[in-house]
Amino acid sequence: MPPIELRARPRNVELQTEKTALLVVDVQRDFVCNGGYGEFLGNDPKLLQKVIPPCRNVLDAARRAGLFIIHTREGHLPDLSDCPKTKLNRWPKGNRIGDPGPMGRILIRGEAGHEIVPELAPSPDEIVIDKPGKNSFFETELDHILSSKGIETVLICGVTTDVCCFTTMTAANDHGYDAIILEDCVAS
Ligand code: C5J
Repeated sequence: MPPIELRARPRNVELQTEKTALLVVDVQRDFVCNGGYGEFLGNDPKLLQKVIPPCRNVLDAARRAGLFIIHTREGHLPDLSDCPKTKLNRWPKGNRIGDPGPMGRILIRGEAGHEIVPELAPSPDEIVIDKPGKNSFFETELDHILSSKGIETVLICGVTTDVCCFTTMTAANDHGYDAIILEDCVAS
C-alpha cells in the first residue's frame, strides 16, 4: 500500500500503512447517546455525538487503506474489583460506576451502555480492548498487540479529547509510538 500523506502539526507526516494503527477510543453509548449516563449526569451528549460522522469516515478510510484497527471501551468488571476507590467515590451514591443507570449498570462490561455505538461497531476482524482506566495502555494488552504487529504510529479518534484521547496519546508517546490526534474526530 502507498504511504498516506497527513496534514499535521507540528509537521506533516507520511504514514506507512502497515506500521500505522487507528485507535477508536470509547465511543460508547453511555458517553455519547441521548438517554445515556453522560446525559443523566447533566452533560449535553450532542457535544460528543458530533464525532460520530467524522470517526465513521476515518474508520471507513482506515478499512479501505488496510490499517490495523483497534477499538477501546472504558468499563469495569461487574464486581468492581478493577475499579480504584478514588474513581468509585468520585460521584455521590446512585450516580456511581456500577449503580443502575439508564442503560444498565454504569460503565460495567456487558451492559447496554458500555457498548460502542452502532455507527462505529467493530468489524469481526477488529480488536476491542476493554480498559479499566482512561489511558488505553493502563492494565491492557494494547502495547503488546501494537508492538507484535510492528505498529509505529497510532492515529487517535473518539471521546473525550482531554481525558481518554489525551491520556492515550501521551502514554503512546511514552511507549515509543508516534501518536496523532485527529482533531476533527475528538470532542469533549
Ligand atoms: C471519560 C473518556 N471522560 N472516555 N472517559 O471519563 O474520556
